[in-house]
Amino acid sequence: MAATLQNRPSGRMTGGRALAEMLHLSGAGPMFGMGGFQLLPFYDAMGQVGLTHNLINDERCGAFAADAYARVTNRPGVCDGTLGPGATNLVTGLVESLNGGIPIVAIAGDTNRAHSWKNMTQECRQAEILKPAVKELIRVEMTSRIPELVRRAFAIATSGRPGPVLLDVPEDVAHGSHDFAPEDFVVDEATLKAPARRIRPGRADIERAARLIAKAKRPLLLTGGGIHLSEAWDALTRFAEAQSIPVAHTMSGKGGIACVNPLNVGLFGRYSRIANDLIEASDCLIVVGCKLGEIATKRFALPPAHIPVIHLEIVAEEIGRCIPAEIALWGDARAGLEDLAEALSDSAASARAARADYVGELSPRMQAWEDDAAPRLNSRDRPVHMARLCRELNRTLPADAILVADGGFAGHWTGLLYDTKTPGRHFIPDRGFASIGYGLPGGMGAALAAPDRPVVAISGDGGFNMMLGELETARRSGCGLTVIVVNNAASGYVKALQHAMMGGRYQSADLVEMDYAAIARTMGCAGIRVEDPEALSAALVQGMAERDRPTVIDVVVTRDPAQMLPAVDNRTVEIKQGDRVA
Ligand SMILES: Cc1ncc(C[n+]2csc(CCOP(=O)(O)OP(=O)(O)O)c2C)c(N)n1
Ligand SMILES: [Mg+2]
Repeated sequence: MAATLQNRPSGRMTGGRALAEMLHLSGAGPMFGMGGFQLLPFYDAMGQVGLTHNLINDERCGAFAADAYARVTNRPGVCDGTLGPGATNLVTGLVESLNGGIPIVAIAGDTNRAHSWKNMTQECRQAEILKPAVKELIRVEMTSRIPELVRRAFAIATSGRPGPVLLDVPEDVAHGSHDFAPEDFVVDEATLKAPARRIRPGRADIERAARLIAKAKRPLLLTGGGIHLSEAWDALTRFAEAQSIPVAHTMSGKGGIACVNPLNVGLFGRYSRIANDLIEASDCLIVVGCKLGEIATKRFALPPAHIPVIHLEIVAEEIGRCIPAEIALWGDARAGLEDLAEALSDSAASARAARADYVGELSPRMQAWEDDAAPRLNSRDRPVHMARLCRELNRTLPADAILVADGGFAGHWTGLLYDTKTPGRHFIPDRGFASIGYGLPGGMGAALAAPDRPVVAISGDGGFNMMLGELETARRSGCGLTVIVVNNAASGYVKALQHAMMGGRYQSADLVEMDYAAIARTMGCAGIRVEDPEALSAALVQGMAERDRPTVIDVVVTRDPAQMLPAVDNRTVEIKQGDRVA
């Protein structure tokens, strides 16, 4: 074990202090939570050991902020809550990280075991409630075991498919003391960042996959969020370019190769530019770090069953779960792509020559898509067209910017239309659980993780309403976050579906018109209301220039439910056997 750290503490200290010391040794970044009696010794120690902690106004937001911090850094985000309601408020955020494979170390206080189960205030069966929300729940039963169990939490959070780990800490363990030796405080450096360890697919499987790819005329890479967790950007770009294989991506996989790379054919699944058509016409699909769930497959309508699938995935049992795999490659995305590139290196030049016509199709087809979309992308409509908003983001955000997208239309429109300029996780949608409300706290977590980069969050008005209190946190933390509120005065996705499926009978779909820029200004933040699309770019520039307080850009977008969806949502179409839906 790499015990690299100097100034390791020792002597008698509380469990809370030991917890803080271990998080400090583990390189924990800004943490997010809300205190209570049980974890007070931990709170007391944080500042003393040099940890940064942000009081949030809802523990769910702390979990979302920690999740976004982890997506930017691949280091475990840290959040905490007190027993009972603090712990249960973490659930939604932790499930986002669980489903997204995001490394998190969460801490929950729990009752003093001398009195547990005697109607203690705020007591509930929190371990049972939280257990299915995390990769592992570790109940800390002895003060002396805190360093060991924090090490264990980091190892689980960053190994294999990363995920959230909950340390459930009873009050008496946090307040109790123990004589620690310096040797107690060690960390395993490899486990402080995902991926902790890399496993390579079997050699024979790589060779079979290479043979299948070598004879494919129209191979296509389908990439998911695993590309980012594995930091496989260079390996993917090199492999795709060496073999002339286009890359389509899920919302979470955007940025595996830069969106502006000519081999990037954009989003596939529920919404697509040309990628779904390329899938239909492909003769070999190489799926990397993607679970092929509902949205990626248009509710399992894609890909056609006759196309052979090579599935490279870190969780063995995820392979073949939704779509049968002709060849299963169990392993790390980067390692697997490197091995495929190597296995095919001798034939790379001839593969590029053979696929010249195929790759030559891409740019005219993308251009044709863009020409068709141009009236929407360049729309001067007032209220603002969502496509125009996305185009202004493409024009104005610099290459190192991070766009955090909320669960409603904000995520789907930008997932389809936002283009990242360099490889990397520059687009962070909360597709693990797709809760609305991630945008503002997620933006805050990303901004604190990357204080020198412009961070823009985009949220629906419904999602923003849910989190309005966190604007106070964002202001207090002094982060220069820009939040775009997509103001359609509606629970828009629901309203659009009611338009498409319920004959326009709208139930509980409208919100009252609000001026979110004025609200932001009242809360001491900058606020800009945009009704004219020509004003979008300047507003974004102004927001990104604010370095130590948040800016809310309230964009008045279409209120017409017939115009809200980025394209036909195939759930609104009745599918009969043999149908091919849009
Ligand atoms: C916590 C949560 N509740 C409900 C939903 C279902 N849902 C998906 S989109 C949507 C509309 C959200 O409204 P808003 O945030 O204003 O975004 P819009 O679709 O209007 O852009 C809802 C309610 C959800 N995703 N998350
Ligand atoms: Mg809305």
